[in-house]
Amino acid sequence: MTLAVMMLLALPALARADCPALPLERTFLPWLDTAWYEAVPAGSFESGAAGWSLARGAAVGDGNDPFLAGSHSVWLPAGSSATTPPICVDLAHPTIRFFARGSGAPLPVSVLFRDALGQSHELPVGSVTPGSDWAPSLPLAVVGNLLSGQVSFRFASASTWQIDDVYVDPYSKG
Ligand SMILES: [Ca+2]
Repeated sequence: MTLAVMMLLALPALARADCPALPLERTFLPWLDTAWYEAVPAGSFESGAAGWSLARGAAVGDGNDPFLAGSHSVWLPAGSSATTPPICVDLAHPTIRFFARGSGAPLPVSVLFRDALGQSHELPVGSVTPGSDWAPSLPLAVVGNLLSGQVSFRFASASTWQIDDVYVDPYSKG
């Protein structure tokens, strides 16, 4: 057995060690989505964006989606990006869902992870259609199995967007 294969087999167990269970809720049940979601750390942006990477003008600002409580969201000017803290997910088909509004170009979402050899990867997950009113995104599923139990998601905006209340369905229990 090669070292690479041994590392690959060992990885899920290692990744799980840092993954405490977090509360799950049916956040998007009003939209007939019965999946159980977990809040992304600081993903409501009510006390800043601890652990997030906000780049090239992305910033927490006033305004909240009208569906959940709060008064702050992240503003994404054209060319900016926001990346979540590392999130523990199931290796099969984790899903991300959030609220957004924006104009111009669709808002693409990608997943960032490391493979068993420590190489970084970024793959497209999906995108949100522009709209001037706050709306839930579709559930955006990671296609293809991940090689890591810890991932980050990145929103990279080519036009003006706002995002708020970011959730993941880490176990595909829906
Ligand atoms: Ca908020």
